[in-house]
Amino acid sequence: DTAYQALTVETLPERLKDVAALIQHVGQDAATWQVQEVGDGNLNLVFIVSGPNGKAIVKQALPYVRLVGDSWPLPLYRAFFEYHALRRQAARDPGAVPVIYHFDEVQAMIIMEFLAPHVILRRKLIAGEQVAGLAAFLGRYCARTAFRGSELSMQSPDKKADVALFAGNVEIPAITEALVFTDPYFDADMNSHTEGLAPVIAKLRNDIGLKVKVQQMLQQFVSNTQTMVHGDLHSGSIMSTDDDSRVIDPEFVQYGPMGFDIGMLCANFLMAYFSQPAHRGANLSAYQEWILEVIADISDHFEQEFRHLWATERTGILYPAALFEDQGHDSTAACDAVLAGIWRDAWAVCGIEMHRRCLSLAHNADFEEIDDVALRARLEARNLSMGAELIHTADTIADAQAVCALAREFNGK
Ligand code: SR1
Ligand code: MG
Repeated sequence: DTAYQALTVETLPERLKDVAALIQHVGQDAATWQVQEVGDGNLNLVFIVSGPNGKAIVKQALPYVRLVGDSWPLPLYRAFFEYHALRRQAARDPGAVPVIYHFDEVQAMIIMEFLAPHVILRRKLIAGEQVAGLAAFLGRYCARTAFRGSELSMQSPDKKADVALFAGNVEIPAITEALVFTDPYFDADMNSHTEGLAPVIAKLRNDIGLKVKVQQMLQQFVSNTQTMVHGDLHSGSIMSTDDDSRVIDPEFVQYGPMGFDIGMLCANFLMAYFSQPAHRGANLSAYQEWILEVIADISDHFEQEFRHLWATERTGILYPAALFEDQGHDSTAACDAVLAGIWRDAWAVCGIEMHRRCLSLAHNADFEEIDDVALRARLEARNLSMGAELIHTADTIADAQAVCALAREFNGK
């Protein structure tokens, strides 16, 4: 193939029959392959290809936003950035992302490991299932990728080259700039919200202090290149079994603030928490408490791992041992300050993500699958109000336990 063409279930075997990765992982004879399209995200085609040797995932970008249609074109080059993000994530946190078998830039196609019996974490949270080791995995992943993608670990020329490379991913971060940081706070065209939320929304949109803070966070997001962020780390970008998890789908990659991924991640656990009364029966409060425990444990594991990397891998240009330990000076206070800055950003991003999933385009299934509109509005209102509180108080929140306490408080309103 020389020109890009979207794959279909019918054309895939013939078009990809000579790809060595599929021959190896699926089977020699493409006529024996079974193909299913399973993409349930907002942007791409995702195929499971099965055969005598096993299964593989073929992910292909579409030249438009799948959720909206071809009225919203989107560059295919995002697959290039996703591929390079996956390679860096695999190096920075080995085993955290699926194994990549093959990349085709022209076809905007990545062929990768089929994860089984993993399912999208959001589905497990809606179903009330627990995942052992989840917080440790996610806390470590966020710390390792944040630390190892920054000048705490990298040399300046390497970091600059990488920032320049990923700066080419223009249109995708622009989606976040609009849908996450801007649209929720005015009557944007693609917005929608649950009936009954108008008073809560009016309160948010009339809160000038809130809008200023969100714009400050947008400025951080577009201009602070602290580390390579996943850029879309929600519970739909994580696949889990009962005791194993992986991070997928980093096409929203960019260099951005270190607190961005962990803030967005915690927001998605909080939205799982607030939506639970519509999904659970008898074990509601036990399951909600488990979700809060995951948030608190993610934070603990993040801090633990970050401090460990600080002590053992500070090989970049920032806070070099030559200025501290080599002169007998403890750098713990410096590490404390870096972590405090990360959390300040994270809690503000967390509140913003809680807003956008109820107010702009691309709502999440946690709330969208609640058929009782009045109940959905009540639960979303708790979530929106807590989001505002987080944005306002991000600078003074003591720790993740305080965020969990706040969640319990808003859950009772
Ligand atoms: C138009 S894309 C909408 C959303 O889907 C992605 O997963 C991102 O979260 C984006 O904001
Ligand atoms: Mg995605």
